[in-house]
Amino acid sequence: MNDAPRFVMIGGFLGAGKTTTIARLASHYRAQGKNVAIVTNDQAADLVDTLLLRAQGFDVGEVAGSCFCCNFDALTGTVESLSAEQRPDVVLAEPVGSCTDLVATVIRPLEQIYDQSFDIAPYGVIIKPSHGQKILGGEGQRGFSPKAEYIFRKQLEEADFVILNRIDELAAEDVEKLAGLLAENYPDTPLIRLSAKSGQGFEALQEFVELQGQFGQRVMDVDYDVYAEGEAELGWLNCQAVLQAAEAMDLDQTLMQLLNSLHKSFVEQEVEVAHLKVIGMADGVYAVSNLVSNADQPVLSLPSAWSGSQAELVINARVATSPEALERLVRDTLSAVAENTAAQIQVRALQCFRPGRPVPTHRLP
Ligand SMILES: Nc1nc2c(ncn2[C@@H]2O[C@H](COP(=O)(O)OP(=O)(O)O)[C@@H](O)[C@H]2O)c(=O)[nH]1
Ligand SMILES: [Mg+2]
Repeated sequence: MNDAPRFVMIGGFLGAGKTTTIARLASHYRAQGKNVAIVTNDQAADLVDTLLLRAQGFDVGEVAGSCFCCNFDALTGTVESLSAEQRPDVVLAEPVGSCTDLVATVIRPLEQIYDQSFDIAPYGVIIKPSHGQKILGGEGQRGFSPKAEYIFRKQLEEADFVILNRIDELAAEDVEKLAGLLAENYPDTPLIRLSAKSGQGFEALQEFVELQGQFGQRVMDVDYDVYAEGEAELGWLNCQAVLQAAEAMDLDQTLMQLLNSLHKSFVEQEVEVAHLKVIGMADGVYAVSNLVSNADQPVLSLPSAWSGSQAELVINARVATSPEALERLVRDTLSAVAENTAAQIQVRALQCFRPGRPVPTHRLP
């Protein structure tokens, strides 16, 4: 690595495993004594990813309210603010999971316009096996519209390397089947097989991230109408709430009750979830649960083993339905869970919308 901070951006669709991978990379660099900064990104404030990464002691800046590509100056400003006290050796960046064209709108502008030079790492894009099977393997389109599929394919097309994640859940032959599909579709793109969760394959990822050379060169044609319509198919909800009970409640259990109820509502109303994540926070401890598709089950990704009478919740949901329907569904489910658990849930802030048309600050084809 040279003196300029290494800029490592890890892309991929909603729920692919970006935050989990970035946390693992950050721990790895921290263990090497390096100074690590992380930048998260979302269309609105109250990000579960930011809270989760901060809970692990990382220095996290957040670009909220717009994606990196459409608010390039907020990205560079956030990196500068993280550098104010101590210059990072590595900047890890997680773009919004429904964004693409990031080489032309983020990586190249960083290289060519931004005056503080970065040492740009190869751009890795993570793929979740079930998405790969559905889209590349043609296993039915359930939950994926043609426009969402367009975004998914574009994300892979611009990658310097692809990371096939969640191999802990796959048989070796299924990993190879998917690797074959990826090689067919993206013959010039190297593939890494990873479990961001268990760490299997992490060494290969780390070696890739450290490669030196010219990266972020795969600029592509993008139809911004299709891209915008694909993004706008999702309702986006970020919510902050306080959970209060007369008697001690088990935070992990309450979180899972909430996720299970939301999952049930999504299935009943036939609206496909792209990613639902909830963090519960109390007395400096954290519990996180995730749901990454209707076909999956909610998982408690970070147990807190905490019980008590008051906790804060942050909910992020990206669901293929209208913002109005999503807000109603979440509010109704929160009320039902409160009733069943004899707790009170008070919503403190709630934003629900469709992402607007992406209008990049810079686009350098
Ligand atoms: N089994 C398994 N689960 C994973 C793996 N990587 C991520 N996950 C889970 O997938 C969910 C979404 O991961 P996250 O990193 O938040 O995805 P992001 O939306 O791309 O940032 C979480 O519940 C993670 O714990 C993996 O390698 N194996
Ligand atoms: Mg994330």
